[in-house]
Amino acid sequence: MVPEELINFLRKAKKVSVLTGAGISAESGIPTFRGEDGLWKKYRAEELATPQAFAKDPVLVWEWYNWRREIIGKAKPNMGHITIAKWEKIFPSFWVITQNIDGLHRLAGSKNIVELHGNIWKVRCTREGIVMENRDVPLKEIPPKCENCGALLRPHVVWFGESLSIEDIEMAEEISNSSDVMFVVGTSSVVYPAASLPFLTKRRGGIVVEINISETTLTPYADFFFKGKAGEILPEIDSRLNG
Ligand code: BJW
Repeated sequence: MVPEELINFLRKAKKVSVLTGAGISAESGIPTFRGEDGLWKKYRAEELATPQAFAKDPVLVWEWYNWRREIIGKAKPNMGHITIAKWEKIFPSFWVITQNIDGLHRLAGSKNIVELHGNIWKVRCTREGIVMENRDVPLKEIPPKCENCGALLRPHVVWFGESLSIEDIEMAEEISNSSDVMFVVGTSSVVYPAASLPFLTKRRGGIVVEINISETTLTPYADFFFKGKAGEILPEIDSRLNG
């Protein structure tokens, strides 16, 4: 059931944004991090998603990313991604801020995207800092080496304790600071600075709409909370909006 009040907000909204997390890609078959079947139930974050872990055992970290590249490489955007891509054409200003590294928003057709935590299809030279696209599945060698200088390559993603790109975080803050409506979809809202973005929208008087299969730390602050799957709720809102 989509409240009429939300549809009225959306009809008036000029600037709309969506902050997404792993939950939006769950229906595409990509595991989330936290929760019952989450990656952190089987793997320790500190052993895989920190610069210290990579320095200690790059082979282990690259094997984990190689495995995830195999899953993500087969995944297709679902109705959640597709509805969000459609909204880019409906609202005067529309942006996706994603914590996901899977690239499914782009594959669904979204163009205005900020990838806060990087992209699994990009690698970075640990010596020169050069970023390159690499779509090999499986990887030709583990760990992969830079073709220019022979140094170790690393995934172009943001690990715990690392700073996000300054351009990306500034862009995300600008979008959040000017959104009339921000949808927060499929994120546990525990990882910062992403988790602080909906509060920028609220502070400027915008409304926050959360879609998640479970309540999160954000839920008490959300103006609307839809409990359910992103791939079902987003098309439902869309059909009310355009119905
Ligand atoms: C569905 C669904 C369906 C399922 N439909 N919903 C302030 C306070 C405290 C700590 C910090 C702070 N500021 C910074 C920190 C430290 C740290 C942090 O936040 N720690 C917290 C965990 C406490 N942050 C950082 O280190 C960040 N860097 C930084 O801030 O630099 C400056 C600095 C450094 C050090 C100290 C202080 C400042 C970097 C964070 C990088 C996160 N990296 C990862 C890995 C990326 C690469 C990769 O993917 O391999 O990013 S960790 C992982 O968590 C990944 C995700 O993007 C991120 C968020 O997870 P997400 O997307 O929310 O997934 P889940 O699994 O948690 O949730 C899924 C949700 O979907 C659930 O709620 C489900 O219910 C739901 N769901 N199916 C709808 N069908």
